[in-house]
Amino acid sequence: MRTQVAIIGAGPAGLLLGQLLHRYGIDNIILERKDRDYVLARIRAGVLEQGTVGLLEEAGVAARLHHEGLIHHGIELAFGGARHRIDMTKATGKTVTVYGQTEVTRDLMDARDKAGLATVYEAGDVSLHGFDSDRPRVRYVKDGVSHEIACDVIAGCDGFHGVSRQSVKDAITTFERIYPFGWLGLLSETPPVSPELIYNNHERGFALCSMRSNTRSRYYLQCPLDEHVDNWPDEKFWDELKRRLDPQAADHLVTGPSIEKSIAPLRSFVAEPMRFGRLFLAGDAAHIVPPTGAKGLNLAASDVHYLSQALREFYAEKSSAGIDDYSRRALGRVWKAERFSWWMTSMMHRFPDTDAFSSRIQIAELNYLVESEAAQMSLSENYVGLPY
Ligand code: RFL
Ligand code: PHB
Repeated sequence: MRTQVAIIGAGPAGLLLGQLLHRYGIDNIILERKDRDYVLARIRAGVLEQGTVGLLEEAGVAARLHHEGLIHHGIELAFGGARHRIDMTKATGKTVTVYGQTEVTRDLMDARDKAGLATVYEAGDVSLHGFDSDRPRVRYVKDGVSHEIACDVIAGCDGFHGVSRQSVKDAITTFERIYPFGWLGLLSETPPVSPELIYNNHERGFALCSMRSNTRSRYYLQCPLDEHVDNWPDEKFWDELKRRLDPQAADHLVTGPSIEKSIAPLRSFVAEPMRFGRLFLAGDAAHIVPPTGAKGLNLAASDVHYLSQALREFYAEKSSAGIDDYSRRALGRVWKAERFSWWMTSMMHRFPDTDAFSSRIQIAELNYLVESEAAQMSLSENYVGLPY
């Protein structure tokens, strides 16, 4: 088999890259370790930056997003028993869109099927070869049979636990911070407690009220790292959430059975560089942010923007300027999102060593935010997404 770009991973990064390249007339094959339903069942991100929406439009997959997505102009910060609204549109003129990662993935998969593009699901033992030459190859096993794809370029879009970064582990420098807590998430078919997201700083720990639609809610509770979902029957989750909300939100909270419940650890991670000859890393394969700033999926999308432009130039203009500059451009934006996510995480969570002094500093920071237009501008321009 032969293709121009072999893409490893059918998460949002791989699928979006595949669709944009197809639009530019660049042939590609996606290899995915799991089956399609498994990929679609992962409940993850919910907030899309305006730039991410623009890329989905460019990829021709934004019709349902525009119909069903919820446009948000602000977020709420709750602390000390009261809620304060940050008007992000007033500060920046921009909005974010609430539309689940699952839906983005489904739209991209449907478009890929419609365009008749090749995706190999349940591709086992994927391995990368010859990317230090101009004739890279990817091998994999499907139904017990070995295959090889010859290509010009390999795009490693296979997430944090993928094989692409592992293939260059001796050539990368990594930067990491592991936080001493996780998020316990619950999805339920109940109306959201408020029309906008509420980020709660509480002495019992952080809580987030989010949503997927006007009838489906997503809530998160900060929890210890060694916590197990089995220890959290729905009733216990709702009780703990109510204790962390301001009194008005606690009063309005509509509870119901969970559809999904899971725990995710929080981590900041960057691998440098993001390019090795003809291998390019994009999305979670190269970096992780804690979810507090809602940046993970959006960063995957901005990497794909830079990479798709670079590859377009490479093929259309026979120029390697874009691919040579990919890592530098992508990492510039990645580190700013790392900083923002780390800062939001530090401001909103209770750390094991949070003493009286650091609690007061957190509250002072939050008070400064809700009183200062300059501080709101800074939070807002990061939250809606820095320019590409
Ligand atoms: P993905 O989604 O992990 O996809 C990688 C794909 O590669 C496959 N794969 C392989 N395929 C072939 N061979 C191998 N050896 C392979 N190894 C792995 C995997 O099966 C998978 O299908 O990475 P991608 O595409 O880079 O996308 C990144 C996003 O998924 C991630 O950053 C976000 O979900 C993070 N995130 C959020 N991001 C936001 O922008 N806004 C949010 O509101 C937000 N909330 C969240 C989040 C992540 C969360 N969790 C669970 C980590 C909330 C949570 C709780
Ligand atoms: C979500 O809805 O899953 C979500 C929203 C905002 C975040 C993180 C996760 O900061």
